[in-house]
This record gives sequence, C-alpha cells and structure tokens, in this order.
Amino acid sequence: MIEQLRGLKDRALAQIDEAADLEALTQLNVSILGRKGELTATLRGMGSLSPEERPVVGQVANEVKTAINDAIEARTSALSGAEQQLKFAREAVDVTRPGRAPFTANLHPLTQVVRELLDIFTGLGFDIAEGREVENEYYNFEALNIPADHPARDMQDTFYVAPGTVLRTHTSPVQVRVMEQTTPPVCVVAPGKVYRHDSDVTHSPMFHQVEGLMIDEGITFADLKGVLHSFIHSYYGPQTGIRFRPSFFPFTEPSAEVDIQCVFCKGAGCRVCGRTGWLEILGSGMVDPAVFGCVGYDPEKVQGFAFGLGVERIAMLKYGIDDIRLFFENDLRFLKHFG
Ligand code: FA5
Repeated sequence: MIEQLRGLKDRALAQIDEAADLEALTQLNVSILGRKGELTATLRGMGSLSPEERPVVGQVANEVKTAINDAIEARTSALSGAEQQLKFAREAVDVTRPGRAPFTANLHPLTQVVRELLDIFTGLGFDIAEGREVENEYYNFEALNIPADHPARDMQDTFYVAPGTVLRTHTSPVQVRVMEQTTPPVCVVAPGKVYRHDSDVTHSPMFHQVEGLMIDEGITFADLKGVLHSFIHSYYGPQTGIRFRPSFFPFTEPSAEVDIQCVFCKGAGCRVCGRTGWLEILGSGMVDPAVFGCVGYDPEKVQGFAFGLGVERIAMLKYGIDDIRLFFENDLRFLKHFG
C-alpha cells in the first residue's frame, strides 16, 4: 500500500507540474484529493491493515497528502502570477503615446461663408436684417414690381404652400419689409434660405442668398460699384478682376450682373467659365422707383441700390467645388475639409 501511495504521489506531482492553467489544477484537486478522488479511494483500503501497519501507512498517507497539497498551492500561485502578468501585458497602456484627439465638429461651410460675408458687409457699415422664409406673394412679387401677369414670374419656379403664400424665391422681399419699417437712410444686408423648383449640379431647390440694400439721398451707381468692389476684393483677393454687365430685374433700373475674373484660370478661359474668363456671382441695380412707390418712399428725394448673391455659388467658386449637392449630403469627408 505504501508503494501504491508513493506511486500516486509521483504521478500526481508530475500532473500538477504539467497543469497548463488554473482550471486544469482545480480538476486535478478534485480527481486526486476530492471525496471521490484517487487518494481517498486508496485510503479506504486501510481498514484491512493490521494495527501495527496502520500508523506507518497513515503517516505515509499524510506525507503524500501534504506533498500533493503543497504542490497544488505552489502551482496555483505560479499560474495565477503568470496569468496576471499576461492580463497586465494585454491591458498595458503606453502613457508616452500622444493622445488621440477627440472628434470635434466644425461649422457647416455655408454657415462659415455667410458669416465671412456678413463680417465684410458689417465692416462696411451695413446692419443685418431678417425676413420670412414663408412669404406672401405681395412681398415676394407684387411689391418688387413683378405683377401677377408679369412674364418675369416665369423666371422663378415657385413653391406655393397655400394660395397667395410661397416659400420665398429670393431674399429681395426683405428689402420691402425693411423699407416699410424704416425711414431712410437704410443700409442692410439680409442673409437667408430661399427656395426654387430647380435642381442640378449648380442649382438646388433650397439655397442661400445674401441681399444688400442701401438707400439715402444722392446714392448713385458709383456707390453700388464701390461697395461691390470692396466686397469682392476682400473676399476673393485684391487682384480679382470685376466687370458689370447690363441685365434686367423688375425691381431695379438700371440692373447689372456682376462677374469676377475666373478664379480657376485667372481669366485665361477654362471649362468652368465656359472659356470666357469670367464667372457671374450676383445680380444688382438701382432700386426701381415703382418699388419706392410701394413702400411710400419719394423717389425724387431718395435713391438706392440693391444686390443679391447666391451663397453656394460664392462658396463653390472660392473652394473649387463643382457640385452644389455636396453642401447638403452631410458627408463628413466633405464637411471636415472646412474644419
Ligand atoms: C435674384 O434672385 C435677385 N433677387 C437678385 C437681385 C437682388 C438682383 C437685388 C437685383 C437686386 P437671381 O435669380 O439671378 O437673382 O439669383 C441670384 C443668385 O442666386 C444667382 O446668381 C445664383 O448664384 C443663385 N441661384 C439662383 N438659383 C439658384 C439655385 N437653384 N441654386 C443655387 N443658387 C441659385
């Protein structure tokens, strides 16, 4: 029996030594020392021993049990130390590495452009005015000298929200609302969203305009040119060529569209500017006396100019963007360029 116990001890110690992890060790503990374990089963045979043999075998059994227990304890602490090392290695943080910058949002490019434009105009002495996006036909058309049967209404495909009520097709109705509420002089810019039934790579059903209006005694076309020169040179750079082209708007007379020298080819002629070297950026003119009549201003006493620019167009030319839809798709890859 003593031989049996010693053999059990040698096998057990070898198995304990080879146990790969704590789980294997727990299983060995049960299968050797547990109630149904190998050692317990062997010791059951002690009942058949003589009274002289029993203490001798009992002592050996105790030694074997202690040796196995000690071995399990030692291996347990070795394995848990190793497992902990592994865990630490897995979870190690290199505190010397530079931090990962948190994602910070930036203002939408159109918001940035509107703010830059407003900065320039407020710097020139303009106040900021606001109008309504849902507008009645009177302010959007009639008061701007565009009567119900005027062919100029064909120029703008309009979203009607109710009979007589439209989503404004331009920011020009703000001119009328401001003049109704103000005694000249008037000097305002009005930014905002406008809507037209229009959609392709350079036209969007919703887009932004900035309207400008200056009224006082003795304002002339030269003032209009001076203000627009200052604005264009501030925004696109002092070398940018500018030209005024005769045009027509029912609410201004005379009217002019303003072109800047193509920002891509510097006037040499390219695909973007249709080989002309020029790009149109806004509409403008001297406020028509008929509009003054609607707001109760005396055209013999006061004169003024107005202009309206498309913010998306201004931004596309500044940043070389060839598809207006990029502004409205919320693609972070595009928006992050403006961070
Ligand atoms: C007007 O809307 C006039 N109210 C501007 C004006 C104001 C003239 C004051 C005289 C005095 P127009 O329809 O040309 O004009 O539009 C002005 C600008 O808006 C255009 O030059 C263009 O840059 C932009 N625009 C027009 N339609 C769209 C569209 N669907 N999407 C994006 N931009 C557009």
